[in-house]
Amino acid sequence: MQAPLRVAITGAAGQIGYSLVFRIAAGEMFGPQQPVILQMIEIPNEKALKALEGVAMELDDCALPLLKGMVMTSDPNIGFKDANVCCLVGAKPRGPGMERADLLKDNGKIFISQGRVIDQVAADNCRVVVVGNPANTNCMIAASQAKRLPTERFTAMVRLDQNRAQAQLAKKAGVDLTAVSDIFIYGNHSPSMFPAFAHAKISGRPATEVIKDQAWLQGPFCETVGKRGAAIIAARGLSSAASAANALINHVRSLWTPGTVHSVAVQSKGAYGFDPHVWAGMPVKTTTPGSFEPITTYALDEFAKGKVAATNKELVDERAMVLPMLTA
Ligand code: NAX
Repeated sequence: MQAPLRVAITGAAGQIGYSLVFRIAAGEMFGPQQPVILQMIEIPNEKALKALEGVAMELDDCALPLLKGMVMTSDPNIGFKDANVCCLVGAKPRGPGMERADLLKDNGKIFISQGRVIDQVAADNCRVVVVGNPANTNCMIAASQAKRLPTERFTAMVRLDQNRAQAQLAKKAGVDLTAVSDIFIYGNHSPSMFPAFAHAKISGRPATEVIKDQAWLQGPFCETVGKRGAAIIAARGLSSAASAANALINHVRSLWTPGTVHSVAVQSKGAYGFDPHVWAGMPVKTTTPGSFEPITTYALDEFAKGKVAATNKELVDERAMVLPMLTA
């Protein structure tokens, strides 16, 4: 048996946390040979910590052989200590009447502080994945605090959007989900994101040859994927949780599987015309477990360029709103 990986999870008692921790402990994130220690972090609030205790009791009751230990804490210095992977799921939700700028700033404070602590106490090989919204900008904020860990170690999740796009293409083409490949997400995890259908394949053929309805691809397809989160809230009364946890498992599993090409929000460094300082979704290829190279060679047509410019603008605006906090 290999040495256990330490996986820190913020917001572990939340909706996504409750769909996530059992699957990690069952081996779905790192495979059936890899033991794990779960380091579950919640806010210092009696109700949240009590709920976390309940999650830990249920984890015990699953008798999962790969689960070699648990830490439950509201102290990030303890929760992130020696962590090999940090899943930053917890974030402040947008309250009624709250301005977007205030949401960005409130989350900015959380991610500045978590980025600093992770940089100080996590393992040398630590990888950080941000799910808490606004995920791309929160990731940029956390990475801005890192002095020891390289910024490439910080990624944000756009995999849920990739999965949503794959499912929509399969439905429209009337094929099995597994027939759809090479569908990648560019930009922000928000309705402005761009699912780049022109590069997608269905049964090995260009998706645009199989689905000839260009108006559907440019209109309802992009809109359905971009606004899927809101549609789920409208239907369920709660935001996506099981599918978000599933996407996080996919994100990390793909990042641990060399050769996999998948959508990840990474520091753009100027690829595809994104501002070099924002974290933008794009296709990456996993090189070694936990490491990747962005794929920057896909050609964008005029429609794609317009979509990328719009999502880039949103990311640049978000960054501008929090920039004073980063340099303070
Ligand atoms: P919940 O409100 O159910 O749970 C969040 C949990 O995080 C709570 O238990 C809360 O106490 C905890 N928390 C808040 N701040 C924390 C902090 N500073 N340290 C530790 N714990 C903290 O939300 P949930 O539905 O689980 O969603 C979590 C986040 O994921 C939200 O920001 C949400 O917007 C975001 N999402 C991101 C997605 C993505 O694809 N990137 C999709 C799903 C989801 O909407």
